[in-house]
Amino acid sequence: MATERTLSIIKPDAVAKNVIGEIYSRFEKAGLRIVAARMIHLSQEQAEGFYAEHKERPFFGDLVSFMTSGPVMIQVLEGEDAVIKNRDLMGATNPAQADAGTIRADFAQSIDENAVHGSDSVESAAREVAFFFTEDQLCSRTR
Ligand code: RTP
Ligand code: MG
Repeated sequence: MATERTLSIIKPDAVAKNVIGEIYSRFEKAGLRIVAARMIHLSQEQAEGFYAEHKERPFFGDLVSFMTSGPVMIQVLEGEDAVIKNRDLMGATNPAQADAGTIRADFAQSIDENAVHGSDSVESAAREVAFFFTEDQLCSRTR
C-alpha cells in the first residue's frame, strides 16, 4: 500500500443539498485525511480547463455549465491508496448503477448531477491537485 493524494470535488448539487459534512465524514471514516480545502464558484475558464480531457465529448457543454452553476467544495484527500479508496466511496459515475451506500447512490440524482468528482489515477491526481493548490497549501500529515 502506498500513501497517495487525490483531488475530490463536492459538486454544486451536493453543496446545494447541504451534505458537505456527511461526505467529509465518509472520507474520514475510510481513513482519508483532508489536507487542504477551499470553496469556490468555478469560472467557465476554470471548469473548461479542469475537464479539458473531455472537451470533445458530447456532454462537455452540459458538464461545464453544471460545474459553474454554484459553488463547489474542493479538497485534497491523503491516505493509503487514496485514489482508489475515494473512487470506491464515490460509486459509479451514473448513480443508478452505483452500489448501495456509496456517495453517488445516496446523494446524486443523475449522471450529469452526480455529487462528487474524484481523480481517476495517481497521475491525474497530481495534475488536478496542482490545478487548485500550491504545494505549500497542502498540510500533509504523513509524519
Ligand atoms: P468525475 O470525473 O466527475 O469524477 O466523474 P467520472 O470520472 O466518474 O466520470 P468521467 O467519465 O470522468 O466524466 C466526467 C463527468 O462528466 C459527466 N458525464 N456525463 N452524459 C454522459 O454520458 C456523461 N458521461 C460523463 C458526469 O457528470 C461525470 O462525472
Ligand atoms: Mg473522471
